Amino acid sequence: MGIVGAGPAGLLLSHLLARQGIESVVLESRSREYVEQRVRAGVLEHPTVELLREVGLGERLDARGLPHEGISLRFDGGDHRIDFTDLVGRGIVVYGQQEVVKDLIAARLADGGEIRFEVSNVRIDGVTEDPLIHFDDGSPQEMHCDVIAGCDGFHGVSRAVVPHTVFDRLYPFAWLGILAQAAPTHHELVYAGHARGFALYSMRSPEVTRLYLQVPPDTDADTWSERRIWDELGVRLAADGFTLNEGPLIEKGVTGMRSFVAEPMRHGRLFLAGDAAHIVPPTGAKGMNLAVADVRVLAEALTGLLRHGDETGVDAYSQTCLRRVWRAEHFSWWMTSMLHMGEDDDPFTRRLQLSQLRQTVSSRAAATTLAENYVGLPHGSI
Ligand code: FAS
Ligand code: PHB
Repeated sequence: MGIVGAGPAGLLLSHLLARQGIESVVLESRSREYVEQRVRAGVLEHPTVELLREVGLGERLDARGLPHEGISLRFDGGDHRIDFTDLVGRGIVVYGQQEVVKDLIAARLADGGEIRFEVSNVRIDGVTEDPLIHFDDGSPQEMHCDVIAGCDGFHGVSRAVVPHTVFDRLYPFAWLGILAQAAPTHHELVYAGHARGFALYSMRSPEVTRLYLQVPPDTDADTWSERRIWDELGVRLAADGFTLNEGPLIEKGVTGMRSFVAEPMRHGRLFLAGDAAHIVPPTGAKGMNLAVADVRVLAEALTGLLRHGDETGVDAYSQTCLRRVWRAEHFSWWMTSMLHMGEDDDPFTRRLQLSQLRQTVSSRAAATTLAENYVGLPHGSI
């Protein structure tokens, strides 16, 4: 079968199918170096970690990943820890998306999998009768497929082939993200809802800190000097006993914030997975984990179809995935709305936000709701 896109969705789908004896060709427009260096997500949900371990991808993850048992919400000048282990008995692992991609590419190539990097002019045809992918890899190619998976992200070509309805929301802010060669000073993530704007403290390793600042939606990262970034982070993340190590920036970029769902996620023998079908604001750390959840369902469905002629799974694919997608969309919207304050927000909104934050950290039931959504709902539970 044909898979368009070598991000977490496309690569993991290829890996899961190969374990069922189903071969695939992955077509990727970028170079291997580019996709392995692209800095994006950092949090693996519990179900994602369990799956990667189950399918032979746990070695580097367990050696380099950082297990976390909670996060802190910082507001009203104080810290409020959400203790995942106490509330729901499981946690998350911080492990960069690019490391997951490296592990997947290495596994696919070691298993003789086919990934064609730097292809161009990908076009999908015939998905309701004879699926065909046109592309160039130095010369024009045509690849007849029994099934095609569109795993080419938000800006890919596959979604346009599916007659679909869009449900979306744009937010009046973006995130300025930095990766700094600076040792983390705190062992868990801190989400700060400051009156000047949101800030997130995260990390990648004992030497590298990952940090984000809420900025206006049209922000040019070049207008933020390193000094200005560190000063603003220092204000928004300020708390008793908290210090922030500064260091040279490895990466700096601005990510827009949107909620987006395309329904349905299937047309004929074309199946969308991951960002090709949906986008969440990263406040809930759901993006990559949703992509993993989609392809876990798709791999099971395609195994039924291609090995046993059973269409039950593929017929249920879209609605099965969309239940989890909409749960993640709501959680990501809720975390974003609760934590992104701005100096020009109306006073009523800010009091609602503070009330929501205070209830979330003072009610065990409310904290448990945050915890179970953040660490990830078990596969098949929704
Ligand atoms: P991806 O976008 O990762 O992969 C799609 C692949 O398809 C890419 O390699 C692309 O080059 C390729 N492609 C596109 N068009 C193609 C074509 N026509 N032909 C062939 N190949 C094509 N999520 C979080 O949880 N936390 C975060 O902090 C976070 N930060 C992010 C920052 C940025 C800048 C972006 C864009 C996303 C971020 N995300 C974050 C979300 C991100 O992690 C996605 O959810 C995740 O990459 C989804 O994986 P895929 O669905 O595989 O899509
Ligand atoms: C990250 O470490 O990149 C990260 C962590 C949590 C989020 C978003 C991004 O919600």
